[in-house]
Amino acid sequence: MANLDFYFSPGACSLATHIALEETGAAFNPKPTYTRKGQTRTPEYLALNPKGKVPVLVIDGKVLTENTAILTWLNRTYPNAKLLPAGDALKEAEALAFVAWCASGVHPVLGRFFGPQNFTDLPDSADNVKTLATKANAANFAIIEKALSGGKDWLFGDWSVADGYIFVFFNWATKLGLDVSAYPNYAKHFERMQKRAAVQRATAREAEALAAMDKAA
Ligand SMILES: N[C@@H](CCC(=O)N[C@@H](CS)C(=O)NCC(=O)O)C(=O)O
Repeated sequence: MANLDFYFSPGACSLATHIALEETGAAFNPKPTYTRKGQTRTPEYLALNPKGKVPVLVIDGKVLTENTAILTWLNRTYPNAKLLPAGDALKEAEALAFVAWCASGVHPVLGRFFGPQNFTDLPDSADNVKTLATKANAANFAIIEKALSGGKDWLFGDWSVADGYIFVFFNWATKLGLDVSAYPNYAKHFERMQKRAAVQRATAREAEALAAMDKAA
């Protein structure tokens, strides 16, 4: 059994990995690291991950970053958890393509809402960044909505880490107050996800970590 240290920030994209870890049933050491408190930018953290980001999974002392890579490692290491479609290389690759798009396509667009100042330094232009991000996000959410059409419970037949990843984005969209009324399949998927035991364990741990950090502030 590998020793696993898991660095996450409550509510951040690391929740996709957090859910997957819970789905494996593997024991791990949670290391809450709050991005908004600059805890991913300390010299100690940057020594661990020079990108200054969560998630990080330290596996027997070896550092692995990036949701896509960590999810792939978890799938290989805990095959019984069936984190990606098994027994069909193409189906597995399709699910991985979806995961890669979550990281490279969906996440960066939503990231513009959290830090519009990183995308423009023109005066009074933050709202323009958000307006453009709203449009780009709607196009991404429409793709997810279509992928969930036809009465599907999950994106790729059985539950996969792609489902865990899109859960993070719907959560962000509702917290940001974005209009999600055009995505009924996605909304139902979000409700379905909330009923999964692994999701409940991960979100409860993140809520506890957030409360502890707020208390310490
Ligand atoms: N491509 C990375 C993105 C990681 C990322 O952007 N994480 C954000 C949280 S959602 C972060 O740690 N931000 C802290 C910062 O930039 O200071 C992945 O998928 O793991």
